[in-house]
Amino acid sequence: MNGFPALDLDPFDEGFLADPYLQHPQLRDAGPVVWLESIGCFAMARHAEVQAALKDWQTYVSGRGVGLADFSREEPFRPPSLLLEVDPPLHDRTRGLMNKVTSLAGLRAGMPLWRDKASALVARLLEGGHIDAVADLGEAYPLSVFPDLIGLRDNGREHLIPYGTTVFNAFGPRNRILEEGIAAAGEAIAWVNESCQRQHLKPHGWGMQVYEAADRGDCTPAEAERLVRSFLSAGVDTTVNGLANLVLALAQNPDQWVLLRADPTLGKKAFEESLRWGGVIQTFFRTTSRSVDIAGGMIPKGSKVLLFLAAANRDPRRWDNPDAFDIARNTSGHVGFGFGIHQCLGQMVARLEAEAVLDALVAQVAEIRPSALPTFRLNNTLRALAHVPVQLIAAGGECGKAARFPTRSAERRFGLHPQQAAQFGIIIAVKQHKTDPRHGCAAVFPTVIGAHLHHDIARRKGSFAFFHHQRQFAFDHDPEIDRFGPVHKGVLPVLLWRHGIF
Ligand code: 8QM
Repeated sequence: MNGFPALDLDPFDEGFLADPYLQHPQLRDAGPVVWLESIGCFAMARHAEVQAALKDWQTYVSGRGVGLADFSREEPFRPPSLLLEVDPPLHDRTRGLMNKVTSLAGLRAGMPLWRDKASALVARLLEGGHIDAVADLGEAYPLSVFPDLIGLRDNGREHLIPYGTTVFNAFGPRNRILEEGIAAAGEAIAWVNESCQRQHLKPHGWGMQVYEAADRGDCTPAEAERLVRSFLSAGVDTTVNGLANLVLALAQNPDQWVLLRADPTLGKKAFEESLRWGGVIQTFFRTTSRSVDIAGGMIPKGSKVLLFLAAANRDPRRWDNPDAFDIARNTSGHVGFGFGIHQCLGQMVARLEAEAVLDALVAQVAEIRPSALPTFRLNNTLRALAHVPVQLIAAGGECGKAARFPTRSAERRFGLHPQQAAQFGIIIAVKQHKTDPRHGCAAVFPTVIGAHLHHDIARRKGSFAFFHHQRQFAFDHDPEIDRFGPVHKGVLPVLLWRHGIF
């Protein structure tokens, strides 16, 4: 009909959504562009075409909605987002403003607190050991940091998750999944809309900063309200599933967990790879602003095109062994955060949340054992996890002496009351190798992680303090350290070893 292969699969059918990865090969292999009769849309599922379409915002526009509904003909589910569902020049004005509000410097300043919260959460989870990585980590962690970042009012924050679920369902058709979601989320939608108003936002948060931009004339107050809504729409469900998916990936691939614990600097790559592998956001639509000659056919002007981001991220034309979760691979070019001018505004929030959680896990957890199969929630856009039951096995095995608790130093170095530090159980992370490379024997052999920590220790030639899973160690500067030159990862294990701590 239009020169493209036609497929009769329905990408919003409950069978399809239950395991989209089963159908991706068929979508990719049919051709660079396919026609989906079921929804009357064109679709792309190969990496090259998906990435090119995301990049070409002039041809594949967002202003008519990035869901199935065409805003030029249908009433949007909610007033359109001023970031996601608009095109330049309006997009560039709002995005520029939001880029400033979400600056990396501000985020970095908050990292010590985010790290402490992640350490405390993981320590608490280790008390029982058996957890649901969705509720107990995926939801608990973002809810403990993100609403405060925005400066959201305290009461009702639990509404954020059902609200997000509905937003993502609304990019699909008005199927049973969406209708039931809307019915369940009525109160959540009202709460979120109200929470975006200036009088409900706390000072200093990102929400209030958007209104302050409005005060400077960068946008209108009404636009500010809508922009704050974007934080709440895009910032919660995505990171909830992103973190749960990360834990799932590591639980299902224990070799990758061992690799990560042997070299915690791989944490950043591990998170990117989890996004490529897990596909939190499966799909988005664009609409063609002109007729497009492509792949031997023609997409008429004004057509909806469904982009399978998650299928592109596992396209064997682009990735070696694409279904493998491989934290050492080069993930650059993955479209898990999108690509081009609309690429995720909050990606550094997601990365820093993941970094804090991963570092806490690496420091305190020896093993993440799946205790039952994961289950998913059907969602029209998200690969949404329902439950990820795992058992966390504490890193332990320390067998040396426990020294005096370094009270003052804990306060000074970490801004913590010692009592608090003791509760956290671990501040400085140590990890274990299976074997001691020096002695060639099986032994617990810790390495200190965290660049800030190396720096701290290198500067302070005083006592060293270690807080390891509810035990604290301290010892004085060892002249032996000088033999190694600048302190690096290999030095502290030797020190700890020499002091009989491990
Ligand atoms: C998805 O409301 C918004 O601006 C918005 C909602 C959802 C997203 C992005 C923006 C991509 C995470």
